[in-house]
Amino acid sequence: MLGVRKNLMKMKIKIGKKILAKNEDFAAVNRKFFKKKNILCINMISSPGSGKTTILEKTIGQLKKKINIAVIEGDLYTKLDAERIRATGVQAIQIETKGACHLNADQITNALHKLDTDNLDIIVIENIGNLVCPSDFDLGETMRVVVLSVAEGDDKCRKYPQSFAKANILLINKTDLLPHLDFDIKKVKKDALKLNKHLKIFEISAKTAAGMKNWFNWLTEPRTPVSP
Ligand SMILES: Nc1nc2c(ncn2[C@@H]2O[C@H](COP(=O)(O)OP(=O)(O)OP(=O)(O)O)[C@@H](O)[C@H]2O)c(=O)[nH]1
Ligand SMILES: [Mg+2]
Ligand SMILES: [Zn+2]
Repeated sequence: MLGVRKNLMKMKIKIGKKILAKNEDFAAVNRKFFKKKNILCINMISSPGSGKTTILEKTIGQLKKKINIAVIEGDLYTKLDAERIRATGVQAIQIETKGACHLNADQITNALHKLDTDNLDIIVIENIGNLVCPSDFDLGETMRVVVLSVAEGDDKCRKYPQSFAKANILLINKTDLLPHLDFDIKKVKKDALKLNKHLKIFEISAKTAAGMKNWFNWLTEPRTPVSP
């Protein structure tokens, strides 16, 4: 019995490694494409409902006259988020995973074929609402942004460390709700920086626009193009 279990485990690990290796190949293709086109690609990760689409709606509303943004939306079901983004006047492609809990790099390669990428400055990929496995799947992005809303509790960095350890930016959203919650923002920042000392943290409210300027400034700051 123990032998069968061991063999099954070995098979599982082998399949897992194969899936990740295939993902790496497509991620490399995407990364090369973004470099060639000089597009900043952001992979946005969070649990469901932290405010990713709202942040994007507000960001596009503020910046679309200055820079060209497009969005690739990932959801298990529905095209709702892509419709919300299109209503702001920019391109959006919806990927419906029909139950899969993260986006793969090959889905992004396909979505890129459907976008008009000429003159684009930024592509944001809104990943599936899930703080667990999206962090294991490189999509070829330039930067990774993790969003944590204050309504989710101040223990999330410690419970889901990978998403925070692998991110470049942490957006702490819904700060307008802080007066109603026991959310120790200092503790969260300390925990997050312990996992990742290079993490840049912005406290924002997509609802009231508090702190959003810092995020906009970071998004639009000049970056040296990386040679392909
Ligand atoms: N109070 C408050 N509510 C917010 C804020 N940002 C977003 N919300 C609300 O939070 C809810 C979820 O927002 P979405 O933008 O749909 O969240 P999401 O992360 O895109 O959700 P999924 O795509 O389903 O994972 C909505 O009711 C928003 O209006 C904020 O800063 N403050
Ligand atoms: Mg959304
Ligand atoms: Zn998954």
